[in-house]
Amino acid sequence: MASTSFSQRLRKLLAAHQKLIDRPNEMLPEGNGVFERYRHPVLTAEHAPIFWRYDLDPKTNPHLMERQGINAVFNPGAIDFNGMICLMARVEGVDRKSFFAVAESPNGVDHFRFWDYPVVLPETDEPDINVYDMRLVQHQDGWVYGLFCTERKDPNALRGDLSSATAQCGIARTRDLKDWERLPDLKTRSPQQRNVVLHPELVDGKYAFYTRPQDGFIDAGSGGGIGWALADSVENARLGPEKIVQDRKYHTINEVKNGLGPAPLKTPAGWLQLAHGVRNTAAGLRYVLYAFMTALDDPSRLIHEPGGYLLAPSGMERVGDVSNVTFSNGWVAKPDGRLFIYYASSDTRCHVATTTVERLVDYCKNTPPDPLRSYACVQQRIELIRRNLAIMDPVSREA
Ligand code: M1P
Repeated sequence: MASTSFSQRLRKLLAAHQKLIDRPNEMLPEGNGVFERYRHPVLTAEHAPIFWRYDLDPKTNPHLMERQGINAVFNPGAIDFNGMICLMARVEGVDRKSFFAVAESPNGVDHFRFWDYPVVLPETDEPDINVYDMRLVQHQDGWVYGLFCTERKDPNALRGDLSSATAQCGIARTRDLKDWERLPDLKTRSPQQRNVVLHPELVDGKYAFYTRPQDGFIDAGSGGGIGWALADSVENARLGPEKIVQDRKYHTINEVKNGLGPAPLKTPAGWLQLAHGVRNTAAGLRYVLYAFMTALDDPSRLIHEPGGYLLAPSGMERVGDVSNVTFSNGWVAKPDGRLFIYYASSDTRCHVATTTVERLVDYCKNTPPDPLRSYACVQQRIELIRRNLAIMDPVSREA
C-alpha cells in the first residue's frame, strides 16, 4: 500500500500537470500585423505525462522519484486530424535520444495533451540511433507521410571520434498517426540530408521532394540551398540531381545554411513556403524563420522572396539547450484561412504563432526582397518613407 506521503506527492504531481494542460493561452498584444505570438509555449517537457516519467508503483518506487526524465519537447510536425490539431513532437529524453509523440488540442493554441503512448517507429535493417524533426504531410495519394531525420554514427569516423554522425531522410507512412509503415530511407547523391520535405501533390505523376543537400553533419558546405527532385516511387525513393529552389547568399539570414520547414500550402497565388535560415555570429549560429512562394505550375520555381526574417527568437525564446534558435517544421491552415505556425525555440519548447494564409501571401508578395547591400537597403527604405510622408498629415505624424 502507498504511504500517505507517496499518495500526497502523487496527487500534487498529477494536479500540477493537469493545471499546466488546462492553462489557457493568450495572444500577445501589439504584434507586427504579420502574425501574433502567444504568452505561453504550447508544449514543453513538463507536458509529458507523469506516467511517462515516474514509476507510480509504491513497491518499486517508494520515494516516487522520476525514473525516465524528459529533457525537451520541440520541432513538431503538425496536422489537422479528426477535428483536432495534432503535433508530432520531437521528445528528447534525458538520455539525449529523441522519439516522436503526438499531442492534440481542440483549438491549436492551448490544452495540448500527449496521447498515452509515443509513436513506435519501425526501424530499417540499419537501425536509427536518433530520429527527429518529422514533417507530416497529407499526400494526394491518401497516405499521411512522416519524413524525418535519421541519424547514425559515421562509419568513417576515426577511432575515438564518438561524435561524427551521418544524417539521412527517413520515410514512414500511416493512416491514423498510430500504426506506421516504415519505407526505405531516401537515397540522394548528397553525402548527408536533413530537412527533407515531401510535396503534398504528385508532380508529373512523381513524388516530389524538397531536400537540403549537405557535405557534413553540421555544415551544409558546398551543398546548400533548398533542393528539389522527383522520384518515380515513394516505396523506394531515389533522387537524381537536385535543383536548387532557393539558394544561400552572402550576408543574409541564411548564408550558412537553410532548410524547408513544413510542406508548402497551396494558395491561388502559389505555393506558400516556410523555411529556416542560419547565419553565424560571435555567439554562435542564429536560426530564424522566413517565408517565400513558388509557382503553382512548377513548385520549384521561386516567385516571391521577401527579404529578411519572418520570425526570430524573442525574449525567453532566445535561451535553451541550443540558444538563439527558432525552427519550424509544422503548420496548419484551417478551411477558413486561419494559419497556425508551430515553431520551437532554442531546441527546448514549442510555440504557436497565428496569422492567416491571406496575410502571409500578402507579406510574401509585398515585402521587398533583400537588396543585398546597405546602400540599396537605404534606398529601399527611403522609397517607403517618401510614400508614407506624402500621405501622412502633420497631426498623425505627432500621434
Ligand atoms: O540546433 C538547431 C537545429 O539544427 C538542425 O537543423 P539544421 O540541419 O538546419 O542545422 C537540426 O538538428 C534541428 O533539429 C535543430 O533544431
